[in-house]
Amino acid sequence: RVNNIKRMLAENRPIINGWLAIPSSYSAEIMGHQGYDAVTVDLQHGMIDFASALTMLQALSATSVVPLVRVPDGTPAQIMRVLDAGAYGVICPMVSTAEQAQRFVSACRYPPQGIRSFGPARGLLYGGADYPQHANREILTLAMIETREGLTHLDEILETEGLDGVFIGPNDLSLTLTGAASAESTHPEMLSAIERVVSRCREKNKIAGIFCTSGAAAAQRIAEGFNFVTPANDVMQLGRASREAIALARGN
Ligand code: 3PY
Ligand code: MG
Repeated sequence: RVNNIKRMLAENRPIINGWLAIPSSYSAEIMGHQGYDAVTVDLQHGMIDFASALTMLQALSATSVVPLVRVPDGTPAQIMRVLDAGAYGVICPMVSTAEQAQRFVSACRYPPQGIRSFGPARGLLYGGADYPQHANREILTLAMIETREGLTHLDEILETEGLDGVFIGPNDLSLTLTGAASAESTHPEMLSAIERVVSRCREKNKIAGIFCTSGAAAAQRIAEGFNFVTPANDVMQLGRASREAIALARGN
């Protein structure tokens, strides 16, 4: 199976990526049917264990979205496990150095490109019988830039062989740069950091991704040059839709 996200990016089409923090195959299935290009199962800050992630990936693969996973950290065993479970891309948090980026990508690639151990399991069911032959090419790798050190080493990180791009964690990044976590911070240091990431990614033809808190904020990021945006997660969307419905029902 080809990775549609890679094809879309090659055609300069931005990716709209859903984000799952609720441990439910049913909500994964619902999100998979809404028109996203990709949906990410978040094992870092989502309330999701591996057993739930497996059923969520199964639910997503009943839809047309590309199933991605954000791993809790860059531990190779963890990365290999979600790939075996059928993730077609991995988002790795807190990548601060070129060595960490290299270790991350290497865990996603079979030899000779990397150190991924063989045992594709569900990856084979989702990716097809020829998965072992094309997995290295189709699996998407995004390193999260969300530390001051990651920003400092951005150029070396982007040079990592096989890395498809970066995904900004604006909460962590603004927390470290400005002392306050805010996904749409307008602090001058954040604005210049974000501008720098976008322009470097464009120069090097890499994916520039970012987490956003709404569809409007995601549209703004696309206008700024991002080509991979997440318009809030399931928890935020559920809460917001509820508050709006309640306010309307109360007539205020
Ligand atoms: C951040 O904003 O730090 C993130 O990791 C988004 O999920
Ligand atoms: Mg973060």
